[in-house]
Amino acid sequence: MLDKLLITGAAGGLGTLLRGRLFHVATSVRLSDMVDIGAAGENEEILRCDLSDRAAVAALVEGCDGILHLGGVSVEKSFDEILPANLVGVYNLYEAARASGLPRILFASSNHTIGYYTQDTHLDADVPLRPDGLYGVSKCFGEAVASLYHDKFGQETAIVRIGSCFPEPRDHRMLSTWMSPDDFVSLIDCVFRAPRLGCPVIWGVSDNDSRWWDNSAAAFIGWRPKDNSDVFRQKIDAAMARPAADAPDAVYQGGKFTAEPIHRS
Ligand code: NAI
Ligand code: 15L
Repeated sequence: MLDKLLITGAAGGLGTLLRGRLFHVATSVRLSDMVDIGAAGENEEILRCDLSDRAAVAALVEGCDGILHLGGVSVEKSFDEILPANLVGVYNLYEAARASGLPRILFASSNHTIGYYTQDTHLDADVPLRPDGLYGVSKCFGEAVASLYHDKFGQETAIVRIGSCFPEPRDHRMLSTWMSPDDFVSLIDCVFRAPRLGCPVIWGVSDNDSRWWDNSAAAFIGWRPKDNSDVFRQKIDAAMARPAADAPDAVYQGGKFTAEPIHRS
C-alpha cells in the first residue's frame, strides 16, 4: 500500500472517474491539475500545478511514493498546445521523480502511439510505433522518457497504452478499444502492488471479444481484466450505423485521429 499517490490531470475525465476509488492503493491521494478540482475530501490533498512549471512540479512530486500521470493534452491539437503539457511536462515529472527517490509511475499513454496500424493487425508490446498525429507523437516521447529513466536511473514505469476508457464504449471502434473504469482501477492496483515492475508496455484494454492487443508480455503483474465490451454491442448497433468499410474508424486502430490535419496554433 502506498502512503501518498499523486494523480496529475485529476480534473479530467479519467481523474473524475477514478476519484475516490483508489484508497485501497494509497492511504492518501494528492490531486493535481492546472484547473480547479473543487474541495479536498477525506484523505485528499489538492495542489494546483501547471506541468510545464518545473519548480512547481518538483514540489508536487515531493513526498509521494506513487504517481498516476494522467495530466496533459488528451486529443489532437497544435504542436504549440501539446508541447508544454506532454513534452515539457513529462520531462519535468521524470526529473522531479528522480530527485524524489524514484516513486513508481503509471504513465497514461495512448493507442494513438500505434494508431496507423490497421484493425486487422494484432499487436504485442514490442510493435514499432506508428503514431497517428502529434498527440500520438507526444505519447511516444513520454514512453521514450520512461524507458530512458528506467535504463539510466532504475525509475519504474507502467507505460499503459489506454484504448478508450469511458463508462461505456461510444461507437463500433470502441468495442475493440474499450477499457472499463473498473478494469482500470484493478490495473492501477496491480501496477502499484507488483513486487517488481520494470518498465513494461501494457495495453489498457478490457477483455473485449474484438480486442486487437496482446498483453501476454505484461502477464507477470497479474492483471486480469474482467469486463467485455460485447455486452454493449447491440446497444451500439441500435444507436448508430456501422462506419463505412473505408472510413478511418473502420480501417485504422486510431480511428478518426488518422483523419486529423496537422493543426496550426
Ligand atoms: P482529459 O483531457 O479529460 O484530462 C486531462 C487533464 O489534464 C485535464 O484536466 C487538463 O486540465 C489537465 N492538463 C492539461 N494540460 C495540463 C498542464 N499543462 N498542467 C497540468 N494539467 C494539465 O483526459 P482524460 O480522458 O482524463 O485522459 C487522461 C490521460 O489519459 C491523458 O493523458 C490522455 O492522453 C490519456 N488517455 C486517455 C484515454 C481515454 O480513453 N480517456 C485514452 C488514451 C489515453
Ligand atoms: C485517446 O488517447 C484520447 O485521450 C481519448 O479521449 C479517446 O479519444 C481515446 O484515445 C480513443 O482512441 O478512443
